[in-house]
Amino acid sequence: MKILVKLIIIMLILSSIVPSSVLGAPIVCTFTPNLGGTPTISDEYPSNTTSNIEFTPQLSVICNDQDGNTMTVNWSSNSSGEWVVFGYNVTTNGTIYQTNANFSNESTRYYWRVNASDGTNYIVEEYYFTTLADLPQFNITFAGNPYGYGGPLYLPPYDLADDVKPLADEGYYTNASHQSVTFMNVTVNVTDESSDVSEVWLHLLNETTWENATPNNTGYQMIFYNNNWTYNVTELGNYNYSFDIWANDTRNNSNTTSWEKRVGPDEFTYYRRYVSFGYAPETFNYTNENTNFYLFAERYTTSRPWADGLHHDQGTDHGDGKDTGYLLQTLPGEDIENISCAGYVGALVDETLTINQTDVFNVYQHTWWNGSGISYNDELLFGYNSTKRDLITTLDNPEQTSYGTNAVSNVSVYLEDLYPVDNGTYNMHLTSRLYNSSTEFNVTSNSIYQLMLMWETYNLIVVSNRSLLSWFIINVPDNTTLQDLDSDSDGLNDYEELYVTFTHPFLDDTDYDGVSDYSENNSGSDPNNYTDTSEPVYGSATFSNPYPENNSWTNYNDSDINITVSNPLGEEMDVYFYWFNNGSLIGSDLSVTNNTVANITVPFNYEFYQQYYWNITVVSSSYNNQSGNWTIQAESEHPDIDRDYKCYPSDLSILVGNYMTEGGAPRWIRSDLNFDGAINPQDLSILVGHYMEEF
Ligand SMILES: [Ca+2]
Ligand SMILES: [Ca+2]
Ligand SMILES: [Ca+2]
Ligand SMILES: [Ca+2]
Repeated sequence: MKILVKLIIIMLILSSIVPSSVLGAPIVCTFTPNLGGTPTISDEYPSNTTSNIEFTPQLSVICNDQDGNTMTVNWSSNSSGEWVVFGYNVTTNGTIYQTNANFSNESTRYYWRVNASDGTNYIVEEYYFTTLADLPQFNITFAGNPYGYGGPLYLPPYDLADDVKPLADEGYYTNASHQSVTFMNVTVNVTDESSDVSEVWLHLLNETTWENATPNNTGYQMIFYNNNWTYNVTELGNYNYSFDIWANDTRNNSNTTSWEKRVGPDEFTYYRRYVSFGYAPETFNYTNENTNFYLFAERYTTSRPWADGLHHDQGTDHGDGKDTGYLLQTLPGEDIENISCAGYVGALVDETLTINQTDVFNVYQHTWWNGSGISYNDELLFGYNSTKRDLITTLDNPEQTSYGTNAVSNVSVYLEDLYPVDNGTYNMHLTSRLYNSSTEFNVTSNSIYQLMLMWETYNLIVVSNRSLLSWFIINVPDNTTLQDLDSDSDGLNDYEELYVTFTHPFLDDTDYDGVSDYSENNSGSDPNNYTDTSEPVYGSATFSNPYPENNSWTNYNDSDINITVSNPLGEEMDVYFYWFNNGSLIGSDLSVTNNTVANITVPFNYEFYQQYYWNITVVSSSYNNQSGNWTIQAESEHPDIDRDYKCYPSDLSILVGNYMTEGGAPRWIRSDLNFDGAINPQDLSILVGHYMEEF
C-alpha cells in the first residue's frame, strides 16, 4: 500500500510539471489523472422497488467513472437492523456483483446501498426490492359431482374481469345447493413460486364441526398428479358441508384457503360456500303442486350487500342488478318483487330444489309486465337453456306455441324503486299462456340450476307480489285431465282457471282481494285485478246421501246420522243436525271439509215403529244453508219381521229362530221352562212370551 501511495504521489508531481504528451506509453496505461469527474452507478439488479424477487439474489450494478479512475465500492444493507457493509469491490468501469445471505426471507423488503468512490469524489445510491411470497397458492378448479349432468351457469368471478364469466364444468355445485348424492369431488391446483409443494390436505367442515382434520383420513382419498390434487369425499350425511385446503411446501411454509364465494370484483370480501347432501329427490307432479313456481327478485350489484348475491355465481351486474330472479315454490308476500333491464330479464329455478330426472314438455307462464317499447300484442320471448352452453341460442330461437298473445288483465299501480324508470305509476299487463316444448329437455337435481326462463325486449319490467302474482307451472297436464280437477276447490276447474279465467288453479283467490276466483268470475269482476272486486255471488251449499236414507226403516239402536256436504267455494263448513218437529239440536259436526261426510250420533234408541224427522243447517264464512227434512222410521230389532203390528205364526218362528241363534246366554233359560233338551210347543210359547216381555 505504501509503495502504491508513493507511486501515485510521484505521478501527480510528474503530471504537474511534465506535459502528458511527453510521458511514455507504459505510464499512460497505468496512470489516469483525476480531472474532477464523479463516479456513477446504474442498472441495478434487482431494479429499485421491484417485487417477487427470488431469495438471496445476486445483486449487481454498473459503475462508471468519468475519468476512468479505479473505484472502490462498498455494499451495505440494514437487514441486520443497522446499516452494515456486506461487500467490497475495487473496479474500473463495468458491472460488479455481490450477494447478501440475509436476503432470504419471503415477502420481505430489503434496502441496500452502493457507495462508489474514485478517491476524490463518491456517490451513494440506495435501492430496495421485495422477495417473493413463498406460500403455496390455491385454485379450487372443481367442487361437485363429476358424474352429474349440469352445473351452474358461471364460475366464481375471482379476479376475472366482470365481462368474463366462464361456464362451470358439468357437475359443479352451485352455492347452497341441495344434492341427492352424499359425496363431493374436490380438485385444487396448488402452486409454489420458489419451491415444491410437499403436502396438500382437505379439511372438511360439517355444519359447525371440522372433520377429518388429520391427513390421510380414510373418509376421503387424495390423488396427486402434476399440481392438481383431487379428493373424493364420501359418506356424507344430510348436512351443510364446506371445506378448507391446506398445503405445505419443501421450505416448510404452509398456507390455507377456504371454499368461498367472492361478493364483488372491487371488494375483497368473501363468504364461505356450502352444499347440502342427502336430500330425497322430488318428482315434478302437478297434483302435488310442486310444479308451481313464483317469481322472486334477487339483487346483485357491484356494491354490497347485493354483490353477486346469486347462488350460481353470475358475478356482479353493471347497473342496479335487477335483471335476474329466482323461481321459488313459496308464495310472495306484499313486497313487490321486480326484475327489469333494458335488454332482457330472466329467472332461474331455485338451486335448493332436488329432483329426479324429469322431462320438461311445457311451461305455463302467468306474468305481470310493463315494457315501454312494446304493446300488449308483442310476444315476450321465453325459453330455457337446454344446456348451459346453449343459453343464448335458445333464447334467440324460443320454441313455443301459445294460447294467447294479448294481455288478459291490466292494472295501473304505483311502484317504487323500479329500474330503468323512476318511481311512478305503471300500467302493468298480465300475459298468461302455455308454452309447449318441441325439444326434449330433462333436468336433474344438479342441472335444475340451468332451467332459466327469460324475456327479451326493451326496457322490460316484470313484477310479482301476492296481488300481482307472477307464476309458472312446469308440465301442465292435458285438457281432459284438467277438466276433471278443481285443485283449489274454488268452483272453477283447472282447465277453466288456466285457459278461461287465467287464474291460479291452486289458489282460490288469485289476486288476493278477498273474493274468490269463482265468485269474481260469477259476478263479473276481474279475478286477476286486485283493484277490481264485487260483492260475492255465491252458489248454494248442497247435501247428498243422507243416512238413514229418507223414509227408510232403520234399526231402533242405529245411532248414526250422516250426510255429505259440499259448496262451490270449497270452504270448510259447520254442520248442525236438528229434530225437525221441535227444532231441538241433536248434535253438530264442525269444520267439515268440502265434499265430505258430516256425522253425529243420536243419544238414545228409537222407539219402535216411530217416525223421526231431521234436517241440517250448513254454516261457513260464505254460506248459511238449511236443508229440508228427512224422515227416520224406527223398526223392530229384527227387520225381517212384517211390520203390521201383528204377530203371525211365521213371525213367531222367526222370533224363536232368532232367539235360539242369538248365542244361548243362560239368561234365556227361565225356571218355568220345561226344558228337557227338546223344544216343545209349550216351550216355544214360553220363549216367545219371554221375548216379547223383554221390551
Ligand atoms: Ca279451481
Ligand atoms: Ca283458483
Ligand atoms: Ca279475487
Ligand atoms: Ca279482483
